[in-house]
Amino acid sequence: MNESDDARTGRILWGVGTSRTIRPHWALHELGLTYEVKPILPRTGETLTEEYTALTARQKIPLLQDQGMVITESAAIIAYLSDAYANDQNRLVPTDARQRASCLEWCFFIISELDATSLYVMRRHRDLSEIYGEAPTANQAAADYFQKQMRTVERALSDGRPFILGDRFGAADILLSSCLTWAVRYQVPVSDLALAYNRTLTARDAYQKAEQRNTPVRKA
Ligand SMILES: N[C@@H](CCC(=O)N[C@@H](CS)C(=O)NCC(=O)O)C(=O)O
Repeated sequence: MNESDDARTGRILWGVGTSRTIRPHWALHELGLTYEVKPILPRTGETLTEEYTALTARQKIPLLQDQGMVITESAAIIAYLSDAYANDQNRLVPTDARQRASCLEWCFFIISELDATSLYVMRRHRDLSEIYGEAPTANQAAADYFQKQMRTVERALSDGRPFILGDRFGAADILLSSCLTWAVRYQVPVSDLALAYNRTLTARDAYQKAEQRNTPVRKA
């Protein structure tokens, strides 16, 4: 598959280089879908252009354009792709109401407790401290909070299951893996059990391919 083949799919993913952008790249590869990448990065002005703002007034990545539809929010993009394109072998969000509820429970927990209220707080007051201010107490509290919230993850994984919901890979694994990789990068202590789980996930062929496409393009 070359780039012009990708462009013919009518599917464009905007955004590379972050823990949020890897998620839809990974889902697209798990589902075997082709797509064009617009390799824009945050904090470069590339999310603020007129063209991009016309797509999303939120001015955030990732964003998926698919057959005329525009959707933002990494977890919502994964759920949409699964609902629209998965088969019984590669479904990322179950269709059965109870299994779907368990999957979404983990997804919302990961997005709100591990991402937004822990890791993103640290991003604001570390990497983006010139905008949001230095806040060492908030950073330490966010790291402690992350570790506390991880207890339920560790409890679930302690029975030896390969994936967070049991024996089937899915959306919650993509989200959780991206947060674990992010936590390791920020030197937040992560248990051996969670690290081993994340190693299995990131060894997946779809992750490896997604990682390549999520890598920022070097400017000459
Ligand atoms: N909850 C959103 C978060 C998206 C988000 O905050 N993206 C950041 C990059 S990881 C961004 O686009 N920032 C734009 C900017 O600050 O220029 C998601 O999961 O998709």
